[in-house]
Amino acid sequence: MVLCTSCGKRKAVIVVKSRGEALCKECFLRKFKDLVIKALTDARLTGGLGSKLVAVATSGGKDSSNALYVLNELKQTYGFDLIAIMVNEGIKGYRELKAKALRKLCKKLNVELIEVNLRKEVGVDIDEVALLYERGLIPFKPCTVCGVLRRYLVSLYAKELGANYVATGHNLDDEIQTFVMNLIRGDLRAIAREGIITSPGPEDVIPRFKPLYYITERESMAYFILRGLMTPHVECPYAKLSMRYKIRSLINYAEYRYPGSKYRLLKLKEEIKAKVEMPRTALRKCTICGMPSSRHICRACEMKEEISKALRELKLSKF
Ligand code: Q46
Ligand code: ZN
Repeated sequence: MVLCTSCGKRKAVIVVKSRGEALCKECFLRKFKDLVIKALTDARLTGGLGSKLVAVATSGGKDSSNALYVLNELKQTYGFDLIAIMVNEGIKGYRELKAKALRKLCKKLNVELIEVNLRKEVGVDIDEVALLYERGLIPFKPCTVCGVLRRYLVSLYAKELGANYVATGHNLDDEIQTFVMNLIRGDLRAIAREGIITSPGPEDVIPRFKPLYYITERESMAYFILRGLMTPHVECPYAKLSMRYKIRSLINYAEYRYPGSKYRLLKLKEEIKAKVEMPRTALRKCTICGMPSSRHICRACEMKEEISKALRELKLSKF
């Protein structure tokens, strides 16, 4: 039996090789919460959350459910209010199952859940986007559209609800996958932009932060199980098409062969970020939807336009 390296009393349930730790359930749950507090502290949020409204972008998956759970535990200490937002992207065999689990969790935590329907909002769902991509009618993969439109709708609704912050379920693995993807793309600006919290912008831009920034995928999974949280084991059918999916396997292999790779990559990303000074892009308002954007027309509106054009072509081709 391996004893917990923190309390030295109880049986360890998780071994974190890269940190040289073996923790029992109690110490692991406490450590998890401490890592979230560290993320809040590093984001300089701990002093400024009082009476603020935090909207958690939730999907019903383990990471955003964990983020919701821990923030719900911390809300009394820091004095903030919570609300959850879920975008239903319309992915058959996946979304309904995840949504059901999320509704249950929100009920249990007594957190209000706002459900936003992608089709109702933009006239298309991700199943249809996948069809357009498969037929070569749009250049974007389902995940690209899903990511941009979900982010857009969460910001829009968070603004309407009067939220001061948006919290997302991105964990340490997501962060370094994004870093490696940006390295491959040679996008230094994007590397400098990514972090625990978005850089301060104009007043109408709601800052987004990542409470699970210091928590690995494996730790997030362990927390989810140890807390007794539930989600159906279904994966989005489009995940495999994305660049992230391949990068994830690559990084997991590196971690397996060379333990600690993930933490080293995160450290490297932080070092690059600290050294790179990028001029801030001035934000204006999208001329179509009025949301803050660095361009004349925001990415979401640009995508919506291309998708509507492709849908018209698809309908015409049926006659
Ligand atoms: S839901 Fe959407 Fe994910 Fe599915 S289409 Fe891709 S981004 S994988 S988290
Ligand atoms: Zn727009």
